[in-house]
Amino acid sequence: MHRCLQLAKKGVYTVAPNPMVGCVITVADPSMPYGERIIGEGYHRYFGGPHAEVEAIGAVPDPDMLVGAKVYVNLEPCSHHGKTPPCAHLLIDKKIGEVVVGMADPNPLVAGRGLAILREAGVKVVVNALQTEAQWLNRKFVVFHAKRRPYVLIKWAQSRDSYIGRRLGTAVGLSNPRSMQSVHRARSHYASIMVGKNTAINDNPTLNLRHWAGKHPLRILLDAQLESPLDLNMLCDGNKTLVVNEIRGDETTWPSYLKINPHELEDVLAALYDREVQSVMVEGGSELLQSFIDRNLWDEAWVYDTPHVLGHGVAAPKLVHQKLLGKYPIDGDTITQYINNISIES
Ligand code: AOF
Ligand code: ZN
Repeated sequence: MHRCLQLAKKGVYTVAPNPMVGCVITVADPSMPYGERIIGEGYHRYFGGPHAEVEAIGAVPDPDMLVGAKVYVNLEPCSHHGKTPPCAHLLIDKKIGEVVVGMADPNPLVAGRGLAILREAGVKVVVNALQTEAQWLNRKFVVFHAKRRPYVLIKWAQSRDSYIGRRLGTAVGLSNPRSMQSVHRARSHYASIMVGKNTAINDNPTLNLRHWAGKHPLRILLDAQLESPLDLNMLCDGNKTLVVNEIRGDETTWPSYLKINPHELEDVLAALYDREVQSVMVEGGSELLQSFIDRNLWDEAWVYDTPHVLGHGVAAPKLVHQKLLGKYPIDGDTITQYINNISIES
């Protein structure tokens, strides 16, 4: 299963909004350290492409070897006809003897049916092997289906005296170039980035991907009364932006306009769910970040502590219900990562 997770991760840039899935096929071999020998492995490589089980089966040189073989896969084999036929049926057709699964598929299209199909056909099924690791790997996919909203990362940089910036007008670059690069790496893993109107106007950010390879995330601007000037980078550089506002609805061109009260964050997230936006990174400002915290609508938080001292300015948000994930130095800055204790348990 560790090998499945390792393989699954190779799809990190290319499979979303599908989950990352790896698959390993073994046969009994008493001469091997664990009594099993790997005869094939594979992973879900890109969105719309073959599922991990199909790849692994395809990698086995002789189909006869599959009869009675054991399949490890970090997600329940699918039961639905999607872009590919159901994997559960494929495993039965190939006469697989046993399937070891990391976690059930939270996608309502599957949700236990894959396991049931296998068991009904007499295949031995073992569930929840490395379940915590499997769920962590696909946490965006899990939250998206289980909570019917995108996975939310809130992120900010703060001065030593806990300000995220000056009050008006001028953007302050707090984090160092290495920290910036780590932010861009994170952006490459997120479907969208959200900011409030004040941040858009004061900082005029581009919010695109420059210091890491990958796709530009969808930008989401919360601007109830459409006060942002149209020559802001976010609105005129040709990349995608969705402006959430109370005045105008038009999703035929970019920038697009979504008519929802942006203060109702639950409604905004529900609308993003409907548009299959699986994850959102909230980059500020402080008021917006605090609203996500106060409504307990966040899953992960990254705080960059920098050595700058501002003396005054906009106070950094205050986290509650956080559980420390890890703390890492980045060239003089420190990034502290948390998960939401309550969000994960509920
Ligand atoms: C598997 N193995 O490798 C993956 C699975 O549109 P489709 O046909 O690609 O189906 C996508 C759904 O299939 C996805 O939301 C999830 O429920 C499941 N993904 N299942 O058996 C895989 N990637
Ligand atoms: Zn499948």
